[in-house]
Amino acid sequence: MKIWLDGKLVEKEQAVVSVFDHGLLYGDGVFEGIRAYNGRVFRLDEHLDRLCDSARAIMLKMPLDQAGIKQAVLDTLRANGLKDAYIRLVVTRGTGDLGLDPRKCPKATMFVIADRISLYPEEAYTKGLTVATVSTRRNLPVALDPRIKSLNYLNNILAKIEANNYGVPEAIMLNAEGYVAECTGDNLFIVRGGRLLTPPTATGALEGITRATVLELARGLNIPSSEENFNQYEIYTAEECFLTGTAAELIPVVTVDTRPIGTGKPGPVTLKLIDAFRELTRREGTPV
Ligand code: PXG
Repeated sequence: MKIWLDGKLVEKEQAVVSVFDHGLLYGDGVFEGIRAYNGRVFRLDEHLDRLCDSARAIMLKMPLDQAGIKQAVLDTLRANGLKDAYIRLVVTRGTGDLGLDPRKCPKATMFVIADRISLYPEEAYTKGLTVATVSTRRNLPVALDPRIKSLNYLNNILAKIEANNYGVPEAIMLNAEGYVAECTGDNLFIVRGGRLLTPPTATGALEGITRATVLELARGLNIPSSEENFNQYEIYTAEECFLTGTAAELIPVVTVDTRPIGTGKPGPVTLKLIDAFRELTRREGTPV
């Protein structure tokens, strides 16, 4: 396996970063999870826009311009001969000293890993997931905006530990006001009263690329949709629920906090959107 690291393609064993890298010492950096389908990278420009926005938000100077980063992603896929892949793109503040001060990090570290995707079992898509609301609240936007896809994922990891302990694969996280925010690595949608609803991102959720794609597909399919705050009550009384993310794509949720959602089976709107999403990932994307 070849890893792109600071401008060079190196073997996995040689792909190492310093113990003084502030990405490791402080979670000071940004990242993306991107996917390639059959030799095409899905929504690559959107992922790179988000990465650059996250970097701007934390005042991290990127080592390359957006065209250069795009080239690095494509070079990594070619070097590994991968047509279907999960791509992890990471930019850290770089190597500094033991203090917090980013001025001690003269140059950002960047690496790209392209690996095979580990997916939920097919059964999860046909039968749906069971998830639970956890006590860990999503980061407060006034402290660390969840729209920044930073390397500091401790908030989500604490929620994931709770999910593990409950024996469920994902956790629903609320924001500080108690509204539903998102899951640890996925955005959340419900269908209620025939309308597709997802929480707004400004109050505590990542601007998911899959989330945006689903809202776009819904418009094309004449499914009324809206980004609005809702509570657990709206989930419990919804007809359908599903999660979205690059790794999971769209995955139905049939049980939340031990309650069946709707009929307790993946619903028709979810299944229609899953089909439309799969068709789209086959059709578009930046060729490798
Ligand atoms: N919310 C959060 C907090 C995320 O980290 C998403 C939503 C979905 O966004 P996209 O753009 O992928 O539709 C993410 C996705 C994993 C994993 O292993 C997922 C993510 C990051 C790291 C790991 O599932 N991000």
